Amino acid sequence: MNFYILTLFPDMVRELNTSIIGRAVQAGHLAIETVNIRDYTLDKHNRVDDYPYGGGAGMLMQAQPVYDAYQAVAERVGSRPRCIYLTPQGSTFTQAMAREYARETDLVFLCGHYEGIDERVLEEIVTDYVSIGDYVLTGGELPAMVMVDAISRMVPGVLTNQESGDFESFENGLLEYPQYSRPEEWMGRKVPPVLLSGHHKNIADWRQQQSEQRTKERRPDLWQRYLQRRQGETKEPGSFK
Ligand code: 6GU
Repeated sequence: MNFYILTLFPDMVRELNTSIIGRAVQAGHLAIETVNIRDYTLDKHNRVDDYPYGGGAGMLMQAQPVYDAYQAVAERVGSRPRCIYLTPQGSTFTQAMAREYARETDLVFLCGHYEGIDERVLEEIVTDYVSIGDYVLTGGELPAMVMVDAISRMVPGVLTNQESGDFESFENGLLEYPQYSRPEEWMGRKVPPVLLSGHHKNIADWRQQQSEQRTKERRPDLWQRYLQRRQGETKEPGSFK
């Protein structure tokens, strides 16, 4: 899978090639490329922004350099790939969206800055408007990195079997159970005895119960959805998804 990140600040995005994502890039499962929008300006002073018509605060990114940066990617891949504009006005990113985007071969992220981007180029190239939550950031680079990370781990081959099994939150609709490693006692706190029992059925039951309790307490919204889903399953077997 190929990610193209269109940005005025490529240095903000360069540290992605580490850890699990870095390993997947090395193995050839992923390629992450930043495209500097400024490289496509036709302005003799390299400007990429200008004042908004009608007045108001701040500057806007102009249409031409953004469009030409996207066109350069489109020409290189020989198609017009899906283009995600990172904006607090978008749909909130979810695990289900990460799974869906992971099926694409090429994905473009358009990172805005200043007060935004000339609407006309958005109409021309953007296919998806996505936010990562209800708070305001200074630009789309961090949201793009969040999305690249979440999408990448859904691409076949990126996670080992062990790793896929390790991250179950949101996949089964419950939060992960608590985990413990050596020593058996630390600062007077003991590892729950059931985990030392070697009784696999009891351990699985305890983990399930902990997952449920934790979800109920920390994410009542997820818990309600989990209950509804479980109810739907008993009424119409196999209807979930
Ligand atoms: Cl995608 N962009 C910006 N600028 N702020 C955000 C966001 C995106 N998602 C949440 N806040």
